[in-house]
Amino acid sequence: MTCRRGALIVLEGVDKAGKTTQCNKLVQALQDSGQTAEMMKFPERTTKIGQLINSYLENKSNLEDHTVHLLFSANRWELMPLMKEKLEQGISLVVDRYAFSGVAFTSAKPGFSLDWCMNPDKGLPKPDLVMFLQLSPSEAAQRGQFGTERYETTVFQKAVQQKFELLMKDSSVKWQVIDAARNIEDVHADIKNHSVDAIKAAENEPIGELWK
Ligand code: FDM
Repeated sequence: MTCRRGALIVLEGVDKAGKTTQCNKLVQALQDSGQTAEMMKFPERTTKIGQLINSYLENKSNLEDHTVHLLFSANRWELMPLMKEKLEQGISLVVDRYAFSGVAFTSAKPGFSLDWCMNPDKGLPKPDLVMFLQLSPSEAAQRGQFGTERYETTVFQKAVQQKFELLMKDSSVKWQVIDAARNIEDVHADIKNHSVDAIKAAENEPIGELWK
């Protein structure tokens, strides 16, 4: 290969675990150490599909549950060509939420199987590493009140956490649980070490397909 590809690194976790803070710090640290890295987040609210999702999350519109699940997935697929292009250019992508949030949040609603929820995301670029920022509901509560968006309640977040635990049993995905109850710098150091290893391991590997 003339150009080593970048790694696809995903941060997942329940609300208040510090995903966004840690994604920003990781991109900065990778760039400071001379690596090419960029951040992405899902949902990507700026596209047409993303705007529908945004309005739903802000409780400004209602969408049927299957429909919104498919929109979240479509929002990842519409970014897929750009993600692949960047990875192939050697840019590592640090992604705040991905298909795992998609499955965990919808399957926490009544009447949704994990399998049905996973189907639309099958074949997306497979992350080289998924770090799950682990934080117990009581620790999350100590970090302050939830916001006003849809899903921001303790009861729902507990159900989501259980679904993430089921997803983490799937050994076809490289999961790493990170103890997010520690201070920001310790969590960051841990995340950075795992990411540097993942970037090295991904360099000469083709991009995989998720859940296939
Ligand atoms: N969410 C996020 C889903 O329900 N499905 C998805 O596929 C994704 C990516 O949207 F409540 C939920 C999870 C969270 C909300 O919030 C997005 P943030 O604050 O933008 O991460």
